[in-house]
This record gives sequence, structure tokens and C-alpha cells, in this order.
Amino acid sequence: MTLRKLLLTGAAGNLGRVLATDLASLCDELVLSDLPASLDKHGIRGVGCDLADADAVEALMQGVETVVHLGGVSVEGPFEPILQANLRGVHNLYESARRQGTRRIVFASSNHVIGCARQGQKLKPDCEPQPDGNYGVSKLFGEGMARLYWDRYGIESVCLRIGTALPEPIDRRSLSTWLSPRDLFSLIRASLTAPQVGFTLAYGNSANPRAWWDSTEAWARLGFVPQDSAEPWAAQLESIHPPEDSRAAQMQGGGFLNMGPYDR
Ligand code: NAI
Ligand code: 15L
Repeated sequence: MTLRKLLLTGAAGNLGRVLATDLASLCDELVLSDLPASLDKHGIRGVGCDLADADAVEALMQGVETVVHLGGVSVEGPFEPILQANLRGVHNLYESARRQGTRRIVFASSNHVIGCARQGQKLKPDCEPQPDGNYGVSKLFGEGMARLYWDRYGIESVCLRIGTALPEPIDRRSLSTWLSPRDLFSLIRASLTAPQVGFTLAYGNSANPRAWWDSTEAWARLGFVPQDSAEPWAAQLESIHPPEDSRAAQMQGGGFLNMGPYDR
């Protein structure tokens, strides 16, 4: 299946730069977009657009069939930047999608939607949300927008609660949360090309034996089968990182539990 016009937001970010070439192979036309300064920084030719600017997003979305939405604040922090990029940004994107007839959006949600769940607790996508900060709440808002625009306007969405997408696992926590670059692309490709996804919510992790998340049904709907596992790094990482009993080491959100609150 070849997609027509595919938009990648956050194209100059860590994951956008990893994914762009492979995404180009799935579509007739790939539009790369990010903040102008971010595009410049990485020498990426794309469309500069602040997601908080409704008119700019409307122009960006002209004729777009499918979106991989990675753009926005990607870490925990004060509310105001998150409000602009993640809440207004997602709202602008879905409103433009509704007006322009966009068919499907793959939304990069995050494990921080359930960051206050205890490590080791097995969670399915329909579990009770337990966000661990402003960032996690903003991703929950994005998931809510995705659900709303499916139920009311028939725009399909796949929301991926991505774990830790890095070349390799880096610590004890990521032995559970790691998503390899190969599995990241495979999951996004499946999310873009599966015949009917409606509103689908899934975690994004590799086949880690220590994973805390069970996306069996959603992954089956998407046709995604992870190929990689963090376990080969386990002995090495456990020897470097002794066990801790801090709050961050007990909760699924890890180090984000050490951040905030943010006073005005
Ligand atoms: P990143 O921070 O490297 O990239 C995000 C991009 O969004 C940046 O290039 C930034 O310039 C752009 N951006 C920020 N504010 C914007 C705005 N107002 N308008 C337009 N663009 C804006 O993040 P990364 O690691 O590439 O993650 C991509 C997405 O995946 C993010 O939405 C993040 O929340 C999500 N995610 C990433 C995970 C990971 O392990 N890397 C884990 C879970 C979720
Ligand atoms: C995220 O949502 C962040 O975007 C990423 O930088 C990592 O912190 C990741 O979660 C994680 O929890 O490891």
C-alpha cells in the first residue's frame, strides 16, 4: 500500500531524523515539518511551522492524507510551553484534519501517561491513566482528541504510548521500556498501513521480557510484531546500575518523577 501525501511533524527531532528516510519509502510525497530553528539546526529542508499557530497548521495540512505527529515538547517541564506545543498544537492539528479530510493520524503519545503506575505492574492500553506530570497530561489530552475526532468525525488515529526509543537500552528501567529503532519504524509503518484502525491505543516497546505493558490485542489489529529485545543488555546494565529504592526507581515514569512542580 502506497500512501499519498504524508506529513511528519517534529521531523528535526531525535525520532523524526531516524524515521524520515524510511517513511519516504511508504508514500508518494513526504512533507517534513518542524520549528524553523530546529530545521535550520539540522540542515533539514522542510516546512517551518509552529504547531501552536492555527493558520500555519492549516496551511501545512493542505491535501495531507496521513500524519505522523511527533512534534511538540517531548519532556517534562513547565506548563506554558507544553500548553502551546502539545495542547494547542494537537488541537490545531485535529481541527485542520477535520476541515481538510485527513484520513489518519499516528500520534506519538508516551508512557508518561501512566508514569505514576508502579514498576512491574502489568498494564493494558485501556488501564486507568496515571500521568506523572504536565507532559504526561498533555499526551493524555492528545489521546482524548484522537478519540473525539474518531467518534465524531471519522478521522482514524493510532496513539502510541512510546517507551524509551533509543539505539540501545541505557539503564534498568529501559530493560522494560526500550523500543528499538527497527521496531519503532515497524510499529509506525503498521500504524500507517493497517487496513482499518479506527481509534487504536497501543504501547510502543520492543519484545522485552521485562516489559510492563501488554498491547497484544492492539498490536494484532495493527499487524505489528516486535523483533528486538533489551535482554541482551541486562547483565551489563545491572552491573553498572545498582538497584535503587527512590520514587523514580519505583514508578514507571522513572526520572520524570523527580521533576516539578513548577512555580510561576
Ligand atoms: P524531540 O524533542 O527530539 O523532537 C520533538 C520535535 O518537536 C523537535 O524537533 C522540536 O523542534 C519540535 N517542536 C517542539 N515544539 C514545537 C512546536 N511548537 N511546533 C512545531 N514543532 C515543535 O523528541 P523525540 O525524542 O524525537 O520524540 C518525538 C515524539 O515522540 C515526541 O512527541 C515525544 O513526546 C514522543 N515520545 C518520544 C519518546 C522517545 O523515547 N524519544 C518516548 C515517548 C514519546
Ligand atoms: C518520553 O516520553 C520522552 O519523550 C523521552 O525523551 C524519554 O524520556 C521517554 O519518554 C522515556 O520515558 O524513557
